[in-house]
Amino acid sequence: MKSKPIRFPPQFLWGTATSAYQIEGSHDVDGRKPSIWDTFSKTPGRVTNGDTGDVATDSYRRVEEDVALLKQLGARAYRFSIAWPRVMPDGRGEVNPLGIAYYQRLVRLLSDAGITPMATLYHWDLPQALHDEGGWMQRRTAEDFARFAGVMFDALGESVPYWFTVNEPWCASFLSHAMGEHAPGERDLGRALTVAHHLLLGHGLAMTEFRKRKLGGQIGMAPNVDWREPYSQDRQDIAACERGLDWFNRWFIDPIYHGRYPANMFARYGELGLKPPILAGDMATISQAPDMLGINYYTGSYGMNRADPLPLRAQDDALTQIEALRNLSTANVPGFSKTDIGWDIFPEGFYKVLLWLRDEYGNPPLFITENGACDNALPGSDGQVHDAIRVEYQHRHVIALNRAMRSGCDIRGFMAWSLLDNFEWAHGYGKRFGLVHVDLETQTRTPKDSFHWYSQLIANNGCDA
Ligand code: JJW
Repeated sequence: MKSKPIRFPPQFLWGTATSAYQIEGSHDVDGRKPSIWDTFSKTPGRVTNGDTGDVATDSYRRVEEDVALLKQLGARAYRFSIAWPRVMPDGRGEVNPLGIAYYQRLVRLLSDAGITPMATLYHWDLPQALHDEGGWMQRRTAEDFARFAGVMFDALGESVPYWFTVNEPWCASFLSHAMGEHAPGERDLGRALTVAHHLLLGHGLAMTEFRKRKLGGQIGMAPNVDWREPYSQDRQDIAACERGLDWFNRWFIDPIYHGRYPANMFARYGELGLKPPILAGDMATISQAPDMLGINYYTGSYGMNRADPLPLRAQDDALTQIEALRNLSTANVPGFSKTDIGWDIFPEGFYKVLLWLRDEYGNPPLFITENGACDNALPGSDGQVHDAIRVEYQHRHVIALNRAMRSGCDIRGFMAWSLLDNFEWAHGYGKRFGLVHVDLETQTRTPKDSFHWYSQLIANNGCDA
């Protein structure tokens, strides 16, 4: 039997994604002031090896070289993020023209190369000045964010057709304020809930700014989702998966598409005496219809089960509370391998979560805004980088994507994370996600096997199964 080749629609937007703090460097150049990630990365013990984004992949200065790489790849789109602390170094008030000029230049270079720009407005780099006044704990920060968004819509609204408000709000709230792993490194579940609500509100207020200007482009949020597969069809195993989906996926997507938080998880937080600070009108602001949804997918869990509910206790620490809220554990299901960051490779979860999004939210237009693998392969004696884990990961996820599209999912583009090896947050530079290897001493860029594989995929608009 001959297997069918995998084919995509002619207009499908293949591209790559990056974010400002992870690649730009030049942290104190041209008027940029610190963000919470500058502070966090310089706090001993927070980031592996004490790595920071001070230099990163020097992309602030190497913007031509990076766009040339995209062109060599044949990318049709590029998703980058705009550093709020470059554009409004104090978070509000004064606008820094040099910060804006950098993104105008990037967008012009992309357009000249025939590459569609996609801009993310909040990829975790909150200006430190705003954090010093309470940061995302303050409702006012959502309003400041919308003003920053408005400045960018005025500067780039005519030349950037796709906008994403907030990247991975789960990471910017729970991972950052309850689990303590990302900036600002707090461990308080109540604070994480407040931050999550203000991030959603910031998304909604930025939507309002966008609509006001009657721009031609499209806007939406870019949450990260995962998939949880029950160990068995036992009722308790299925319930465990649903709790996980409520906690991780629905908490951010239900408010946008249904105008409310998921009821069961809302009640579980209530049992801990916690609830988000919802004011009149907030849910309407948050749920104004977006044009599309960005989806970041990396991994999932394939053996969720938990027969015995864990107690929810207000006096427990945040991590214990989170375990109780999700109330799930993973049974040992053999046959899955991991990437070099230890995340399970689960392409079937990608397929399933895309179908779940189709059914749960009325088949919204989607862009895959991130998907990729950590593969720490380095240049070999032949000068090439044989990143076999990444090639196989990409291939399997592209097939899953194609199956989802054949199943009716409205998916319009795919951004591989990432163009370059870069600053992988708490892991520093030790975890490499790039299609292009970066030598951090010399900043030499070397396309990896996965780059050549992806280039072929784009050129053929498909691949073999
Ligand atoms: C979850 C850790 C227990 C970035 C997570 C940790 C403990 C339940 C990659 N996406 O660098 C998710 N990334 O900047 C945005 N996405 O939990 C871009 N999600 O979990 C990439 C990390 C992540 C995570 C990391």
